[in-house]
Amino acid sequence: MSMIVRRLSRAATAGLVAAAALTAAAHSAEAADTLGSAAAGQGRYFGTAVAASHLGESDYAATLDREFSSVTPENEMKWDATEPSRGSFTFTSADRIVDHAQSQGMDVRGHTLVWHSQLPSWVSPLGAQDLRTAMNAHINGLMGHYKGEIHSWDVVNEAFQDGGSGARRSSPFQDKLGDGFIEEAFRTARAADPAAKLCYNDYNTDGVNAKSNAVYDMVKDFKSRGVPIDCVGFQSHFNSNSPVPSDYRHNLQRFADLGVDVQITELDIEGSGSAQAADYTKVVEACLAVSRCTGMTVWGVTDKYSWRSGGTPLLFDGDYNEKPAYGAVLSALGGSGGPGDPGDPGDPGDGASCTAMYTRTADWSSGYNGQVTITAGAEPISSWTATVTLPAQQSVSSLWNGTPTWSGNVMTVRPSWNGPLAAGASTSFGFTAAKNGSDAAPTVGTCTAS
Ligand code: 9MR
Repeated sequence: MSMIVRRLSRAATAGLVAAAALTAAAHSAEAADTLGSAAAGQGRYFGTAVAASHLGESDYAATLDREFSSVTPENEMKWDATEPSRGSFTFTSADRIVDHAQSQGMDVRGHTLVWHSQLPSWVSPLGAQDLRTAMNAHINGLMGHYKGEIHSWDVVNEAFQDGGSGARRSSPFQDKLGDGFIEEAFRTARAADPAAKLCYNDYNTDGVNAKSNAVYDMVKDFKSRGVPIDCVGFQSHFNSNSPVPSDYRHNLQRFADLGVDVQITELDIEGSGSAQAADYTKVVEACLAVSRCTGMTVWGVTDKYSWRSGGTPLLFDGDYNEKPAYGAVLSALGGSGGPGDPGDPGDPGDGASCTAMYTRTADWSSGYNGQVTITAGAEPISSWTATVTLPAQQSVSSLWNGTPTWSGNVMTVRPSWNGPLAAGASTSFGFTAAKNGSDAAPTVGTCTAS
């Protein structure tokens, strides 16, 4: 099937599944806090790496669907998986993940376009000019297929060496094309999908060190010369040999100060119990302290499928039980059990709750008006937060009676003047959206009250 036909059919499918998601979301409007909804309350996404092969396991899918607002295919978008022979793209497994995510109203991170690892064997022997052509064709093939459907792409992954030198890592791209391959990849990526945030992603760059300094210098240079880069991903694979650095937050902030977003892209922390929970808290608090830290992704749903399963580094154990680290993350995100949260015993405002209901109040060929009605539960509330996830193509041109913040296509709306509500009373906010080819309804998530 040609690329263009496949692209059209991806967009059509996305519209259908987004409409289905609205029904599912209506039921969860009063659900208890989850990682995704708590993070949305902070204007962030909370994601996980996902393997297509596990989606058929009901506990895996249930935990994924309940807790997370963004997914990263763990291996399915890599070069060896998507272009195993030159010019012949296969998207079956990656499409499964993207379709699943969209059916649940989740965003998708793209991982990864240009990386020295998981390269099919035909790439390395190419001569310089041929390699350049192949690299650009690969970027165009992936980004074209998923155009408008990926909130952030890891355009280049792990291009710097470990250790003290701050040098570039040897790879077919580096060795044949020189430093300029990274810039070229970003320029090609911008043209391929102008709506996607373009990230550089790496590990052992989480604190200030020679490697992160080298990445910092590259980003600074890109910004000064207008090379298109929007974000830096910090993988954040931690264990006792590589603990959460004490200057983690400072490091995130210095990158943000260059004018890029920062994202925590592959978080896992080996350990267990309260020590692991405390480390997770440090990471979440660091992200929340940096306004341009737009979201966090853990590198898997459950310990049993982690690439470091022996180190039990994730938030759910092998039976999908919440670990202490889960509670710590939820609490740090301001979810149930956190200080000041409606669920926190003894807090004023205990029992505060609200529901959010969406209706389309006007409709025309290129756009529509949506209205979300917020209704307080059995107790008066002083404020509320509601999330609205728009189909990827759509954009909002104006919003009234509320204050929006954006993360990808997730709009988190707080009151402008209309926070306090008597028990059972309602208010509403409205918005105008451009359809841009998708007539699907947005998904309204959990309403949080205080
Ligand atoms: O988790 C991924 C694992 O399943 C693969 O076997 C491995 C192969 O290289 O890649 C793992 O994911 C890596 C990610 O793509 C880039 N950063 C490091 C991750 C952990 O190795």
